[in-house]
Amino acid sequence: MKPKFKMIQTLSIMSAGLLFSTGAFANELVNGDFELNPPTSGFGNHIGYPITPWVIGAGSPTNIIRTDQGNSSTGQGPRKDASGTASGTIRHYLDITNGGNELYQTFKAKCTGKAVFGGYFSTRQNRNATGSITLRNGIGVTGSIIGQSNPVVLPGGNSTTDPWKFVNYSSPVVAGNVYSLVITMDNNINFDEAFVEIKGCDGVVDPSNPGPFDPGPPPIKPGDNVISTPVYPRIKSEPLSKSSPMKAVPMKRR
Ligand SMILES: [Ca+2]
Repeated sequence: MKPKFKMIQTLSIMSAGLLFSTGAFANELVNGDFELNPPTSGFGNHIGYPITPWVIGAGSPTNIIRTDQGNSSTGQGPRKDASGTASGTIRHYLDITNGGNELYQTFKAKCTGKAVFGGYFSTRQNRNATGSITLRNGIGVTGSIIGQSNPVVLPGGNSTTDPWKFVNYSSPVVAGNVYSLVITMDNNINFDEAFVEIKGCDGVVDPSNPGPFDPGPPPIKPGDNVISTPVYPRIKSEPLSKSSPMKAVPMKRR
């Protein structure tokens, strides 16, 4: 068992190194970038557009901004989303229409560790903008705060061209508990590229996502159609037949 364990350990280190070097990680959120089922035509405002599986609060409606990363006008906010993808690419971000609101998305911690969470914010209409990003217990916007609430305050500038502001924070999480990442947005702020990454789960295998390691073939059960290696019969020694030409020849006397 020891060599096998060592091999898995080596693969884990290689895999972690690859993830680290590519910047890829397991985002606990779905549609954090607002690129899942986005609007398919027109640039700028798409008021009331759904942001599933995000849940939007009782405030003003969503507004999904459709961009082509710098070429077409998008109204009062940035002409690019926060992804940094090339000019001409179709991308999207979230605004709230004529007012403020809050939204959340829920996840379950697969181990006890630290949830690192964040995203990108930007301004509209060249005005100061305020939002926040907070991890809360349970499902919804009213659970107790884990760690602290994190306000995001952006000075007014040139909303069309100012860079997106990246923020990230961390809070402790406990295996199996459910949490909500809650975003609040005023009328002058945009949001994009949300993420939650749980750190400290090294060596914890999520059964729904066992990772790149080949667990090998399943155990053989009765009734399985198994192709086995042929076994050759042992060769038995046969007694000499009675018609054997070998006969005792008496010795001649001299
Ligand atoms: Ca986006």
